[in-house]
Amino acid sequence: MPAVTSSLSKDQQQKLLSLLGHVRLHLLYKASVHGFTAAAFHSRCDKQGPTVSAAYNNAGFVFGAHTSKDYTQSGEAVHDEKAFLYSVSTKGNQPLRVAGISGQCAFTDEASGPNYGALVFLHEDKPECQSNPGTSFNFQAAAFHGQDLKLTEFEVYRVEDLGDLLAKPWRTMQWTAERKQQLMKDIQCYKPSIKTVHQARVLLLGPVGAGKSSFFNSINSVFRGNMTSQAIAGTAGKSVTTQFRTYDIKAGKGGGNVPLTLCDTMGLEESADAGLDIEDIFSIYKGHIKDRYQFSPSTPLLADAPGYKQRVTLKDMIHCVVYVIDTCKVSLLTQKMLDKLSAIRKKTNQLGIPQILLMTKIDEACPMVAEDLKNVYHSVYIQKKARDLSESVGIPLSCVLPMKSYCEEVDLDQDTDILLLTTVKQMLNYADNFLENQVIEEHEMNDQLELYRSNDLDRPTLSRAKEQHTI
Ligand SMILES: Nc1nc2c(ncn2[C@@H]2O[C@H](COP(=O)(O)OP(=O)(O)OP(=O)(O)O)[C@@H](O)[C@H]2O)c(=O)[nH]1
Ligand SMILES: [Mg+2]
Repeated sequence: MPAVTSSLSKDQQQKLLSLLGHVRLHLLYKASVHGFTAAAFHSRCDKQGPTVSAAYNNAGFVFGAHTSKDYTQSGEAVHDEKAFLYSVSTKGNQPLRVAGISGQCAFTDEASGPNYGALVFLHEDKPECQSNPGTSFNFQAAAFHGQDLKLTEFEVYRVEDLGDLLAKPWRTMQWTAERKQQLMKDIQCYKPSIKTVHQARVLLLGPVGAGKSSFFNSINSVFRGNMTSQAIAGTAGKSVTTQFRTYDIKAGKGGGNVPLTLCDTMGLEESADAGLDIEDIFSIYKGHIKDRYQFSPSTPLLADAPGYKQRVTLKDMIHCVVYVIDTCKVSLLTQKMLDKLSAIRKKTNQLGIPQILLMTKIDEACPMVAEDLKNVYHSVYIQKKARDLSESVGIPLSCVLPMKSYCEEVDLDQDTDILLLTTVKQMLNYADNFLENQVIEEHEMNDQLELYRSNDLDRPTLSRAKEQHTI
């Protein structure tokens, strides 16, 4: 199903936001997609906390109601001092805001559509609005909705409080040109702790459209010094990336390789037989899947298939796994998707591969971050989303990294570069931890071999040790 998007123009959205304060709107329900019915409205909007509705008519008005209370179908009259009706017309410059009549309820919380007395939506499941100014709210009908009560669209948004900006950031960052240069130098000078491995191999995993391919493009752009789009990125119902791709990154045109290979995958989907298959992920971890392998949901690559790389060494394995999650969709992660991530995490932990979680699209998630990326660790909203993600995915907060990729820009931006490079530095640190562990394991294995040779270890125990030593 194509993504459900808001019908509010930028101007209409700004005017509506000016009435609501420091908030972000999250589209819950769109009648033209989900149905002009009370049942469709309730299935998506009940128990969502503060909401605002937006009705559209041919006369060019957008109007609706804001409430700070839940819809629950309790049948009761709900009082809400914060509730108001509003109207934004294409003709008028200032939006209209109408507070409730003192002592009267804001809305009746019934199983039918939202009923604010003066405005009743979805009555008898029709794309119409009933207008009764004077009941709970009062307004001039002509100025409010142009007397046009046929609705071309009806939407409901959850109103998410963005909170204030923290005076002290919850993570310190240096936003200077020197810091960017230092990060680039550190990354380019990185040497894995095992001689046979020349590059850290980092795997990007995450739901469809989370920003995996854009992340690679952005890192590539930073090192190239200009915007690149080697990996195809975009939005579609299904994953845009369908092949396993391993990308090397060059420092400048024709420059040397940055010691990092980013592996891009098909998006994860919640059902078992769609999107990237979990078995394929585990084959990637061990290095059995080759570049450009065409993923086939529900039919993982088998060990005897022609494309399966049999002989693998530590350099083919994944040294760090990066979960890529869209910050705007944190609260929409379904239990099925969380279960899938949990199954992946279990196996990843077993193999001892370090994991990082990238929170993408922080510019879309928080307007204050869109305004100035330096607000990232001052934003209460981003901090809350990071905590929520850390808890629901089970990754320590220290491994949750908010970031923004390049998508519309034509020029590089220093702050974006610094945030991107910081995530890469963390990935290299973690990859190194993994490689160091392999060295320790190798030593342990050699000790076992010594014992065997000196007759202090029997053959079955040695075989078990070899099995555990997966490389
Ligand atoms: N505003 C904003 N948009 C982004 C960001 N990262 C990615 N996007 C947009 O999100 C959409 C999906 O990005 P992709 O990089 O294709 O996502 P993906 O995870 O590779 O998706 P699949 O390959 O389909 O699984 C694209 O339209 C990007 O431009 C970001 O940080 N900010
Ligand atoms: Mg992709």
